Amino acid sequence: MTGNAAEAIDNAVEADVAILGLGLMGQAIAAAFLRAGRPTTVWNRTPGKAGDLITQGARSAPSPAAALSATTGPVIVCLKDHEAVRSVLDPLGEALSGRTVVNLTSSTSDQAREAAARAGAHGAAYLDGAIMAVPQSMGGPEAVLLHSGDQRVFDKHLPVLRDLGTCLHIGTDPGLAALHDVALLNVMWGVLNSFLHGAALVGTAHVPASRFAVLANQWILSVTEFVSAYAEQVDAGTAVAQDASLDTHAAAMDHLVQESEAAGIDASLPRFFRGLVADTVAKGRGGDSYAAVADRFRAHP
Ligand code: FVH
Repeated sequence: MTGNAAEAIDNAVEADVAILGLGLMGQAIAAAFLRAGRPTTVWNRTPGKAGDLITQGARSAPSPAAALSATTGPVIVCLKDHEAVRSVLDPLGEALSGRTVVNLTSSTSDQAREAAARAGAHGAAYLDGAIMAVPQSMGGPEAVLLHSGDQRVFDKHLPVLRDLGTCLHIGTDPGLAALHDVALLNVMWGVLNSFLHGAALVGTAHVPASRFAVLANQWILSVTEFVSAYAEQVDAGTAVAQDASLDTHAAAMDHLVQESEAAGIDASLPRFFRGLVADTVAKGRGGDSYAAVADRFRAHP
């Protein structure tokens, strides 16, 4: 970290914010800060997106540099992707010196580390962030933001950041928030795709998706207990079948594939699940718990 970046950490907590990017999420972020009574200066590449925010008390800046000049607090960045972040921050150069960049743009972990290094080269402190929320929930406690980077930077700006929701610091490696982001989205997509497949399946018996959803949500609660139990086994490097063996899972997956095919529903998702289990069973682990599939992911063929 450069001297200027360290200075940025030591300064007193600032009360205002600059927001670069007024897409759906950037606007929600700005609105949450304004609701919290925080002086907020906004900029967006395409003019005209600040109208409602100005009505709510935001100041609009004609350029990223002007947004930085008008503020002393953290620079919140919420743009489309890593390339957009580079194209906006790099030209700012020395204007970033002594400031803190809080980058809430989705990226890979390597891109987040690169963004941290580039900000550091300009003398800025850097905090990465992954927003595990939709724009509508920003500002409420249900909006969870995962932050990674220097703990002191997080601690210093937490009084500002908590205007946006529940902010958690998950580690000093700036790439950790992005890594958790994709891993958590993976969980979401797994659940959503399985639900939609299941809804299509029961839909062939004229069961509405909304009725199936009631049972699915109840079942998801039980699955959270499986997740916790198998996580302990994964961490311990064990896979003792205390509830059901992989052989039992494999037989049930056969039923799902057969039902899907018989109903004319795309069976590629359950076939993929069955393939993961079959590969693990083929390694002589049919008597193990579902946690054994973790090894299939770690050492894929
Ligand atoms: N929306 C959501 O629910 C998710 C929740 C989880 C986190 N994501 C991430 O947040 C980033 C922004 O998402 P967004 O929903 O605000 O996205 P858009 O509405 O499409 O707005 C994109 C903004 O980025 C600006 N932009 C794009 N390219 C450039 C560029 N080269 N230079 C400067 N600005 C750029 C764009 O500007 P404009 O098109 O209006 O001029 C918008 O302000 C994203 O990483 C999500 O993954 C949101």
